[in-house]
Amino acid sequence: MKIFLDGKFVDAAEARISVFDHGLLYGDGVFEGIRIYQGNIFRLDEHLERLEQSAKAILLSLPWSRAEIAGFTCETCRQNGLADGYIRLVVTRGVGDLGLSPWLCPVPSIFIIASKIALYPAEHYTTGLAIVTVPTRRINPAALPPTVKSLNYLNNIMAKIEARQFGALEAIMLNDQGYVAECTGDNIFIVYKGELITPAASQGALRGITRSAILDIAQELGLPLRQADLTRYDVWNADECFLTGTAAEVIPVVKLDGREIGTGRPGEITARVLASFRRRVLTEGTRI
Ligand code: PXG
Repeated sequence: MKIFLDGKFVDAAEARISVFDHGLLYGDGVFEGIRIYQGNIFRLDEHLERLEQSAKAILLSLPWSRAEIAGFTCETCRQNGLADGYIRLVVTRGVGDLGLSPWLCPVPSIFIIASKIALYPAEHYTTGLAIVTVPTRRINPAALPPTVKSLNYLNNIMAKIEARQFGALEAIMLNDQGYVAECTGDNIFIVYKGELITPAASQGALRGITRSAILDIAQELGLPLRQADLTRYDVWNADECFLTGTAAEVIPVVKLDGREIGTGRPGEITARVLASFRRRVLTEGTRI
């Protein structure tokens, strides 16, 4: 495997960053997880726009243009002969000294891994996931906006560990007000009386690229859609539920906190959304 690292392609075993890199020392950096389907990178421009916005939010100025980063990304896929897979694009604050001060890190680092990812066992895409609500709350936007896709994922990792302690593969995280924010690596949608409902991005979630694709799909399919505060009760009593994310794609949820959702099987609207999503990923995208 060839890794793109600061302008060069290096073997995976040689792809190393410094122990003084603030990405490692403090989680000081930003990243994107991106999918490629049959040689088309799905919504690359949206991912790079979000990367720029995450970087701006943490006052990390990117020394590369969007077109340059897009070029690095496509070239990494070509170098690895990757037509279908998952791309991890990481920008760190770079090498500094043993203090928080990011202004002592003069040069950010960039690396890109073109590989594969399988978040959940394949059978759950047809049978659906049983998930739980965990005690760890999604971080308050006043502390660190969850819209920033930063290298500090401890908030989500804590929730993921709790999910596992409850025997679940994924967890709902509530925001500080107790409303549903999102899952540890996915956004959430419910279907209730024919309407698609998802928490507003301002409710403490990442603005998912897959989520925004689902908003487009709802329009295409003529499904009424609303962004609203959701409680656990709303999800327990929903007709259908599904999660969306670059790594997860679209996955049905059939149980939350021991309560069966709807019929306890993946729903019909979820299936229509998933079918449209599968079509789109093959037709939209940046050809490498
Ligand atoms: N919320 C969070 C907290 C995420 O990390 C999403 C929503 C979905 O966003 P996109 O843009 O991908 O539709 C994410 C992204 C993993 C993993 O290994 C998950 C993500 C990213 C990288 C790795 O579970 N999810």
